[in-house]
Amino acid sequence: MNQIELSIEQKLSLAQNFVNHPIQSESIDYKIKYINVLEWFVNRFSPNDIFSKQLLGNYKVGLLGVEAINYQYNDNIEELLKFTAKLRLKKWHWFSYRYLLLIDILFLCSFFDPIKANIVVEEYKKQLKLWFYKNKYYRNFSELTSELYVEQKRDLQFDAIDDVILKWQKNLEFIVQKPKKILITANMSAGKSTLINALTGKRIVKTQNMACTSKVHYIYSKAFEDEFNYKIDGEVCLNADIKYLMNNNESNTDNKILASTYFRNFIVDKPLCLIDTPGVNYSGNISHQKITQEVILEKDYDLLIYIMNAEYLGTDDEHRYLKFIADNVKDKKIVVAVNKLDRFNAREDDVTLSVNEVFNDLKKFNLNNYRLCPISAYAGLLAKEKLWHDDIDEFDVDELELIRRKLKKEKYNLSSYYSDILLKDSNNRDFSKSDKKYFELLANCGILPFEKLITE
Ligand SMILES: Nc1nc2c(ncn2[C@@H]2O[C@H](COP(=O)(O)OP(=O)(O)OP(=O)(O)O)[C@@H](O)[C@H]2O)c(=O)[nH]1
Ligand SMILES: [Mg+2]
Repeated sequence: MNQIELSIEQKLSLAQNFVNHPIQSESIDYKIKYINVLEWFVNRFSPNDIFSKQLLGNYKVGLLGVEAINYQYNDNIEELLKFTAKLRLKKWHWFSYRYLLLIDILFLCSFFDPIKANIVVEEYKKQLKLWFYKNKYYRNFSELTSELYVEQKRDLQFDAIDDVILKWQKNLEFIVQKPKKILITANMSAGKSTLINALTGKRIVKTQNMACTSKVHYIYSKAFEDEFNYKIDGEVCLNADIKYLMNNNESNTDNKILASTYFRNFIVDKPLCLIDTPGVNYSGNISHQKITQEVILEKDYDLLIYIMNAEYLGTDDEHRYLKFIADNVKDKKIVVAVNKLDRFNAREDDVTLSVNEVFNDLKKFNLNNYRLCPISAYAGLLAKEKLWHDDIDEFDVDELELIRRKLKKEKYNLSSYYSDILLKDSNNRDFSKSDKKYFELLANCGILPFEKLITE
């Protein structure tokens, strides 16, 4: 490994590890001192690195929870290490967190930088003052560092680090791959942002029934679930709550917003970047069209998803925009998603007929290399929220049951459009009865096969 500095994209993909962190079961006092040590090293080795500082901030939230308000910094490193890295008798054997502590320090100060890591390890050894066991422990630290940075398997077992090493490797594996970039575009309110939420399985971007996305949002997937959303909107925030995610920073003059979260999915985890764009036909603000057309023409994406709102098919705005895409995006794969099909009403609408009409209509435009995909993004989002046991409000619960029953019917079942996409048999999954019904919905609304199709 010779790259030293992580790119912003890579930093956004890094997940942290608190749920199963070995010191979760320790006292608050122990945890505070442990974080004090991390802070001492961050101050010393990454004092100007906003990412390291914010990742450190997440240790306070992730390990201390509500007690984070009682956190105080203490810089007596000798005393702190004596306490946090000492040997103690636990369940009848001698045990120490000194290796775990080193991994956390390296994660914060030099995750991708082996040269800096060596300097950090030297300082750690110096501060530990293990003069009486010098050679033995020094060898152990080198072995551990080689495992992290040169991926050399170690012979010895060290306390409390197996899961942490797995997570380190998962992060590494994830960030060395280039994310597949998928741009999503449409006229206003077609469901671009809802589709992004369905693919991430979370409400990560704002949706509403009037023009609402006004900047380009790049949503990166994280290596594993850590319950932290990152957002860069003029400033870096690595613990973005729903309010912070839904609102733009007015003082940021750039048109780009970056964010990341773990994408809930049933396909193998792959690094992805979903690009949400403003609707192009919003007459209230012409800049929306300009901003979107610019990113489309920049061509910095691997796949383009064009969304049609099934409630308003064949409009002049649609034809105008399809022509723009057909004329300007000849060299990229395109997926045309017909969205909101759950809104169809059996007495007046016919899904098969409408999809066929769209198919025929598209022949007028010289669209290369495209596939037509009927979906209900809203149903996909609700199905995932249910499967991951999120609380959803009463309105959504009512809608969910109606849509679920509707999409089960043959006439509406959108999974029939994806018979060529091989999905693992849901019977093999260990779902409860209720989860099974929402997994079925995820398939019936098209999102499950759609996700497979666009990520492959
Ligand atoms: N019933 C139903 N509603 C949907 C679906 N997809 C989106 N919606 C609703 O349509 C409205 C617009 O959705 P958005 O995702 O905000 O649309 P958008 O394309 O991002 O809109 P702009 O960013 O303003 O261009 C919201 O009220 C969504 O809840 C769907 O599949 N079914
Ligand atoms: Mg939007």
